[in-house]
Amino acid sequence: MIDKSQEYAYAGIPTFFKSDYGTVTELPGYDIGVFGVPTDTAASNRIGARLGPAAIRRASAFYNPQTYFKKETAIDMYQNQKVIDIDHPSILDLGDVTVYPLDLKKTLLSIESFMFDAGKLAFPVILGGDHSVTYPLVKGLVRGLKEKEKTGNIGIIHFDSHPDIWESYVTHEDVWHGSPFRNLLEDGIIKGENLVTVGDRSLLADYEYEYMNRHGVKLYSISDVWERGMTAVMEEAVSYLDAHCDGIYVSIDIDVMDPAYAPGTGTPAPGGLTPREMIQAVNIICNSKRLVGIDLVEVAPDFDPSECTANLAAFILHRFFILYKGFRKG
Ligand SMILES: [Mn+2]
Repeated sequence: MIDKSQEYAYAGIPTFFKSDYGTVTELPGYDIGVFGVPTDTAASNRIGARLGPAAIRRASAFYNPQTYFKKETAIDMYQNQKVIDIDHPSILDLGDVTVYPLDLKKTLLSIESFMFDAGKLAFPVILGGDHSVTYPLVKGLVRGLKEKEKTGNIGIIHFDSHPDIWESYVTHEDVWHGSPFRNLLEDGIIKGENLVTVGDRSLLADYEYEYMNRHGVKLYSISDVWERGMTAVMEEAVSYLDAHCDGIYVSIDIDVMDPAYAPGTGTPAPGGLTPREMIQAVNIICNSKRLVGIDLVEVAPDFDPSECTANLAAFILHRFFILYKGFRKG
């Protein structure tokens, strides 16, 4: 066996954070199960997110806990020298879900069934893929949690430059990457009041805005973040979901970031979050004890030769891994 502590980030086989690689049946005993969903056929503009999982895995190698930081305590310079206990969760990389580029419905079923199995056995972390994947992911997760724990009242914190509650776009109908949260609401899988959307800066038609209001969706636009600050916004959102939901799922569309920091995405929108604001958001979310899953979608590496988008994606997930204390089961 290769000693991974002797292996540089650029060497070896790029599993997620250089973790073990295995099948769903091997998940029990691990804290986190990671899998990719390499699909982008539901994107409305530039494709390329099918290459996201591979790019994030490659970038995540640098944060391999066996080389990046081995000690148990650290000064987290992002949080004013607060000392944290480094307690890296154990991760199993499950590879990528089977997708069918010419058959979206079949792809959705494949994703849902994979999540149904994996989400019951360990904390699921998913690398997208375009944002349509969040619909079958949450559907499969909620179905699995209901079977396992008889409860599936899940709230979602959704980071995005777009609300993704659109009905249709040009010839895209029903299920595409601009509709996953509408799909989840329409199917009754989540309640509108338990959906928090952060970072929106697109133009919303009146009827779409009305749709969100009618369902009670909590919308924090980019101007809300600018006026109130990310920490205040997140404290309000997380304390609401903590009080009203059994679990909190986090869905991060990398296009919530300003394109200066994350140009590798299909539909970049100027005026987005800075890494500092995302770090603040993750800090607050990790105070919750109710996280049940995280997806990070829409990384399209071919638009970013600097690889800073994939690196930022890996960095954000690494922040969750070192700050959130709820991964470990025992
Ligand atoms: Mn999105």
